[in-house]
Parts: sequence; C-alpha cells; structure tokens
Amino acid sequence: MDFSFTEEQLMIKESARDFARTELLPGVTERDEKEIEPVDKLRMMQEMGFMSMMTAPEYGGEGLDTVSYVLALEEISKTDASAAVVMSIQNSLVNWGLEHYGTEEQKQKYLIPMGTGKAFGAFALSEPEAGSDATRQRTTAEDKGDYYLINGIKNWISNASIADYFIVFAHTHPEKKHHGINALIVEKGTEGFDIGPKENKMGLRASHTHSLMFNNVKIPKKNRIGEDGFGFKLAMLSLNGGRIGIAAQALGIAQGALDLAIQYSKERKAFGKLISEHQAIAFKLAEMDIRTEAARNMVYKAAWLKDQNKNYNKESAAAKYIAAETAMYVTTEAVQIHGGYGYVKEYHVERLMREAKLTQIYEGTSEIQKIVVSRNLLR
Ligand code: COS
Repeated sequence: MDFSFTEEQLMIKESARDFARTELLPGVTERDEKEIEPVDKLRMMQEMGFMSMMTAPEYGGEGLDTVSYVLALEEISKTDASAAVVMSIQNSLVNWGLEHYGTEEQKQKYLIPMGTGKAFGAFALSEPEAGSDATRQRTTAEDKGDYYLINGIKNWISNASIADYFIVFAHTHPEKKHHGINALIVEKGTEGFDIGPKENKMGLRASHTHSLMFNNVKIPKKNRIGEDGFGFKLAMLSLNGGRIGIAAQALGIAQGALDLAIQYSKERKAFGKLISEHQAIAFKLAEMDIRTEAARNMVYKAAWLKDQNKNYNKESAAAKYIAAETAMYVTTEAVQIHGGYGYVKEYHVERLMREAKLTQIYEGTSEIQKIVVSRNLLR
C-alpha cells in the first residue's frame, strides 16, 4: 500500500489552499449571511482549472485524477463549502457524464465551453416528489419524432442560477419504469424553460438552489445523452462519482472546524489555563481528529478505486456516509469548544455546522448511502 501523494497532487492541494485563503476567505461570512453567490471567484476557479479537473485536455479540462480533485475540494471546502459545491456538481455530475456518455458533437458544443471557462452546468434530477426515490420522475419528455417535449418541475437544483447548460432527467416511457427515463441537455433561455425562486437555505447559502419549470420545452433528439432510456443509469453512475465529491466536501468542512477548534483552544483561557490544557477539551480534539482521519482514509480510497478503474459504487456511498456523519459530529463539537463564541458568526464554526448538515442530505441522504452499501453486501 502506498499512502503517499505525487508532487503534482501536493501542488494542486497547495494551490487550492492558497486560493481558498486569499480569495474565498475574505467575505465568506457576509456572502453566507446575505446569500451572495461569488460569481467572480467561481469564474477564477474556472480559469484556474478547478471546474474541469478530471476532464480530458482535448475537451478543455486538466486531465487530472480523482485523488487530486478530492484534495482540492477538501481544501476549498475548509474555507468556503458554497464554492465547493459548485465545483463538485460541475466536475462530477455534469462534466463526467458528458465526457463518458455524450456524443462528440455534445462534447464539442457543451463540454469544451465548460472546460474553458465560458459556461457552467447543472444536474436536474430531483423533483418535488422524487428526491431519494429518483425512479419516480414526473417530468416527461414526450418523443415527438425529431425532438422531445419536456413538461414538469425540478427541485433543489444547485448551480441553477449560474448554469448555461442543464442535464435534465425526464420520463419518455413511464411504462418501462426507470428504463424509460432520458437525460437531455437543455440550454438556458430555451423557450418554456424558467428558473424558479431561490430557496432560503439553512447553510451553503452562497450557493443558490432553485426549482426549474418546463412548459412544452422543445429539445432536439441530438441533445439526449446515451441511448433511449439510459437516463436513470446515467444518473446513478454520475452520483457514484458525485458522492466522492460531497464526501470530500464534508471532509473539508470537518477538517476546517477541527483546525479552528484547535486554534481557539490554544488561545482561550478558563480556570487559569488554556482550555486545550483541560483534558475535557483535549479528548474532544483527539476524538474529532481520529474520526476525521478515519473518514479521510475512506474518501481517498474511494477516489483511488475510481482512478484504478475499479468498482467504487459501494465505497463512494460509504465514504459519503461516514464523511457527512463525521462533519456533523466534528462541527458540533467545534461549536461546543468555542462555547458562546461558537454560536455567533464571526468564528465560522456555526456556519460549518450548518454546512455539514446538508452533506447528510444532498446527493443522497445518509439513509440512501446505507441502501447502496447494503445492496452491494446482499447482492
Ligand atoms: N450505480 C450504478 N447503477 C445503479 C446504482 C449505482 N449506485 N444504483 C442503482 N443502479 C441501477 C441498478 O443497477 C438498476 O439497473 P437495472 O434495472 O438496469 O438492473 C437500476 O439502477 C435500479 O436499481 P434499483 O432497483 O436498486 O433501484 P431502486 O429505486 O430500488 O433504488 C437507489 C436505487 C435508492 C440507490 C437510487 O434511487 C438512488 O441512488 N437514489 C438517490 C438519488 C439521489 O441521490 N437523489 C438526491 C439528489 S440527486 S443530485
């Protein structure tokens, strides 16, 4: 076993950390409070290659491995998990599916602009009544010969405010159940396609989440990704990788909170000594570190398996589960260590705690990850 990183991987980690500290940290609290999406910073991340890390260079990407992507996401998430989610959706849920299953024409038209900093993408699977149970899509894509007619509503769509292209999942043959779902590329501004109001979220407030409305939206057949009925499979395959991204995000949130708690415990005094010198606090820090390191090993292993072209669907779900649970635990403890200061915005840990909560919910709840793991065990 080799637990070391290449020089390139370490360089990427460092450059993500520098970027997060110099560009994302200033104003992160205000952006969260006022729900300001840092579009200029996101564009900078595009220019630096963070939005198309694993895409092949011929399609405008960096051609890097998943381990590098995880290292970068972890660093960005320590400081600004809202920027990290945009990065995760773009890389894992949009670029990956298009690169692996899109036609050459689709890659030229959609993937290259996203890789070269000209466009963003979004992934529209969830619906008001189809979140965890993604097979129950109510949005329809009627086959009209050379085009599809989309009608329906999508919910909880990250990146919707900035996306130029949307991968939209809709039922064409409801009688075929999940084998009748298609994935279609819809461009922003297409007639009948509207973006609904922004959700007022508890955390990740600088990453805007919207519903999408489709009213007789005509999409040419050539915009379908994969064969007729491949949509659900594409969603599941994309989510396998997406879960590695959210796991890395949760890991970064946990590490960010732990770093802040260590720093605070070495500055704050109580009962005549630094709080880090009280065993009650030192044990808390040790537990937070042990759990974070355990999660880290699982997240990196899932990324490594993907890079080795081995099956990673159980490991990515397990990594997402454990990293999200760890983030919730560690951020809650970090708030506790900060006492009253942990409950106010200036110290960042309450924001990290709110962010951690979402990692237990989106791209599959913790319960969904257990379904994926148990199905793998019992198959
Ligand atoms: N990787 C690849 N394929 C998968 C898969 C995975 N992780 N999970 C399911 N599939 C495939 C199965 O192989 C099966 O294909 P075939 O019918 O061709 O054999 C098909 O999908 C249906 O699988 P299954 O019968 O297990 O479907 P279920 O509806 O019972 O459950 C779960 C599937 C719950 C795992 C799935 O619906 C899921 O992941 N839901 C969560 C979706 C989600 O994360 N939504 C939130 C946010 S979206 S950004």
